[in-house]
Formats: sequence, C-alpha cells, structure tokens
Amino acid sequence: MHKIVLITGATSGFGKAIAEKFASGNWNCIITGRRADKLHTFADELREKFAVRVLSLVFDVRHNDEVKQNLGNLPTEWKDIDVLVNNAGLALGRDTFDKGSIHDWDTMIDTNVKGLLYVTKAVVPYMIAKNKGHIINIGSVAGKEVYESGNVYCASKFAVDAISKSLRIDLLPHKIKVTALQPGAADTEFSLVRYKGDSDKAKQTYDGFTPLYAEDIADIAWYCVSLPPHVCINDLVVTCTAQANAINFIRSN
Ligand code: NDP
Ligand code: 8X3
Repeated sequence: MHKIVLITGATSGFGKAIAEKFASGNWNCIITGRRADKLHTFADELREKFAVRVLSLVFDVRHNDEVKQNLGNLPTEWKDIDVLVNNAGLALGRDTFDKGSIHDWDTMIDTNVKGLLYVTKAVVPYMIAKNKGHIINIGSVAGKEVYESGNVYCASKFAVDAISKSLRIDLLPHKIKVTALQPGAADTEFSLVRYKGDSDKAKQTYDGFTPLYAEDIADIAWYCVSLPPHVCINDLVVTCTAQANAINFIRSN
C-alpha cells in the first residue's frame, strides 16, 4: 500500500524537491501552496512521472479557516497521513531592528510560526487516530544562532525549534516522531522572496561558495523517514561545507 506524505509549500524549493523524492519512492503526496497554477502543474508532473496519486490543495497557511477547510476533513482515502513536512515559510527583508517593517514581521511570524501550528493542529488528529506518524519541521540554522539583521526571521525559526521540542514531548504517548530539520543557506526561491524580487541581491547571497540545493534537503528528509520505527532523528542541522553556522561562511572571492 502506498504511504502518504503531506508537504506544505511545495510550489518551489525544498517542498517541491521533497515531494519529488517521496513520489519517486512511490508515496502518494498531498502538496500545498498559494500559487495555484504552479501547484496543479507540479501535481500533474508527479502523477505522470511517478504514477502516484497527488492531492493538490491551494491555501494560505496564515489563515486558520483555510487550513481547517482544506485539511480538517480530508477525503477518507487521504486521512492516513504517514508524514507531515511543515516546510512553508519565508524570510522578508534583512534590516536591523530599527529599520525593520512591522508588516514583514507579521508575515514571517504568521507564516513560519502560526501557520506551522495551524497545519500541525489539523493533521495531528489523523496521526493520533492510528498511533503513528512522523512530523518533519523545517527550521533553520537561523533558529540555532541569531545573525545581524536576522532578528524576527531568526526568532520565528527559534520558535520552530521550540515547538518541535515541545511537540516531541507531547506526542510521545502517541508514538509520533518529530524531527527538526535545520538547513543552512540553500539556493531556492528563498532569497528572491527575502529581497522582494531583487534577483541580483538574491544571487549575491550564494556568491563565492557552493550552497545547499533543495535536492540535498529532500535526500535528508527521505533518510529521516526511512529509518526503522524505533529510531528518530530529533534535531538535524545541515549546512554546506563553506558554512559553519548561521554566521560563519568562507567565500572564495
Ligand atoms: P522557497 O521560497 O523556494 O519556498 C517556500 C515555499 O513556501 C513555497 O512553496 C511557498 O509557496 C510556500 N509558502 C510561503 N508562504 C506561504 C503561505 N503563507 N501559505 C502557504 N505556503 C506558503 O524557499 P525554501 O524552499 O528555501 O523554503 C522552505 C522552508 O525552508 C522555509 O520554511 C524556509 O524558512 C526554510 N529554510 C530555507 C533555507 C534556505 O536557505 N533556502 C535555509 C533554512 C531554512 P507559495 O508562494 O506558492 O505559497
Ligand atoms: C535560511 C538560512 O542563513 O538565510 O533560514 O537564515 S539563513
């Protein structure tokens, strides 16, 4: 029988690569995002390429009514979720605190923290019902150490780290694994979003070193899920070899 993975934010970057990886392993996929065209086109590609079943749900994780409407009462054949990947998220701006935009702060906190909570709250009952499941929360090295002008983005990822630890305790009686997967710099649409469409600035982020790629994170998520039932990776920090932590990089130019 096919297993089921639910991945938020599957229209680009990590989420898209994770969906491809699981589909290639014969898993049926529930994929979500706001950009409907991209999401549905990607769903068709997965169906065609891997002959798996795909449910594509367009909603904004910031709105709990939309989350509940889409995930609260899934069709019976989709309720048996084995793995939830809480991936949807973003950074907006790279400003010192005094120059930061309250609108950007609200968006990051609403997406990275509250959105993750809403989705998890909607999905956990399916896992509790079968006393089994695995939640992978995509945190960040920014949730381990703060860096200059990272302020609210870092805070949102520290929250993901704390929520992951706390979920692991509270879900222990239900045999639900919780993994915090915490990547360093990775070349996705992340910087384009952070710098609000400034592609030069986005590109500069990865100048002079080889960053992580989305496929690296997909391989790691797959590994975490492939371990035997008695083994759980709780906290996994991964960077490219040019990065030691959220602050220290070696750039060759
Ligand atoms: P991308 O920008 O490529 O992907 C982000 C995904 O999140 C998109 O699919 C986007 O879909 C979705 N998303 C964003 N906001 C919302 C929302 N309000 N509701 C629903 N979906 C949303 O970036 P990454 O793949 O890099 O980012 C994925 C996660 O990884 C994020 O949580 C990010 O913080 C984290 N991360 C990224 C790192 C990096 O360097 N790239 C390093 C460490 C962590 P859509 O726009 O269609 O809604
Ligand atoms: C994304 C990585 O270093 O830009 O979480 O914060 S970083």
